[in-house]
Amino acid sequence: MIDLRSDTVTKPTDLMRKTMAESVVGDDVYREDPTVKKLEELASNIFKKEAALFVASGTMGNLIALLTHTRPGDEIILEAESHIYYYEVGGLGRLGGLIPQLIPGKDGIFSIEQLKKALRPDDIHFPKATLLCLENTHNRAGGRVLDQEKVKEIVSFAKQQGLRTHLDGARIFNAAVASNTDVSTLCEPFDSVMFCLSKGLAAPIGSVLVGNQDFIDRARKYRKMLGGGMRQAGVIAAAGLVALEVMTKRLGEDHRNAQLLATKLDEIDGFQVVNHVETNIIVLELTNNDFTVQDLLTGWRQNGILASSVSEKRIRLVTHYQVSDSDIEKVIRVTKELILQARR
Ligand code: TLP
Repeated sequence: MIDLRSDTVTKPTDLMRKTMAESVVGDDVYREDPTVKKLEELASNIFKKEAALFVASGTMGNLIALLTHTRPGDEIILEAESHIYYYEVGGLGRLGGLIPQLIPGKDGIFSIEQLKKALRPDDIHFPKATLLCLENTHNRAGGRVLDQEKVKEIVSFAKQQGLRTHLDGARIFNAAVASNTDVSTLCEPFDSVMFCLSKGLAAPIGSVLVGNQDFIDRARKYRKMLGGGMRQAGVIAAAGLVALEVMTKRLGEDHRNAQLLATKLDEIDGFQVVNHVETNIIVLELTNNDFTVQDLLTGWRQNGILASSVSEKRIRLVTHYQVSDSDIEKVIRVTKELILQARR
């Protein structure tokens, strides 16, 4: 199968499996797991933040950040298509008691003027806005890398207004590679950052939350509350070490494959790549009536290719380390054959 549904489908590498098998473990709730500690130390060094916390998933990491930074009844500011709002099961409302204020962005980010308008004055009628969240790369904007100048401007304004700031950096290493900038520089403005080990970096499980020591100490308690206090978690943290030390270095290949696939798909009559492909995500729109999105997905599936729809006319394809150049060629070949069949 050529699985382009997401980079979350990546399987652990041989080195990960070996490192996992050999990992030294302890009870991490007692803070006695040396491999988890090593991963957290490595993460805080790479991100140049005081401390780090290993968590089960990106969704859990974001939720813990929300709970740690806010109180129930607070307002949080999010880009309208952000993952935290769109795909995290409404945890911000159900579990955080938070009121989202959504600002529609362009290329994954809104402007400072939009933020200024959104932030309401201190008034007895309004909830208090206490947290601003951004997302880099921005998933629903098609893996866009945020404009760092805008990020700095927005975050600095939010801080002046007394808000705390969190980055959903699930794919921050993709952003770093595409913009040729260190993750620590991209994350410098934020109070906290969540990044994922289990997407393009191929670890089977796990994300990490980074921030200052006080934030992480409080976050650790919320992780326990949510049932995320894991015991011999070093077995999975070991894969995370390989993810950070080895897999971050090869993401450029995924970006090149995405470029190649996007260019070839865009050349096909009736197909239009609608995002600016900077990282590993392609958003393809079907612009004529040869077939519906469902027909194409079914045709691909029958030929061993998986992708997913993001709307009635659009499909998302994501490249990752288990997608090779020859896989890309196969996708193009099969697609052209399917079109010929549909037009017959
Ligand atoms: N994204 C998944 C799906 O949930 C849509 C995907 O296939 O892209 N932040 C961002 C920006 C994400 O893209 C994701 C996962 C998460 C957070 C959540 O991570 P997990 O899946 O580990 O909870």
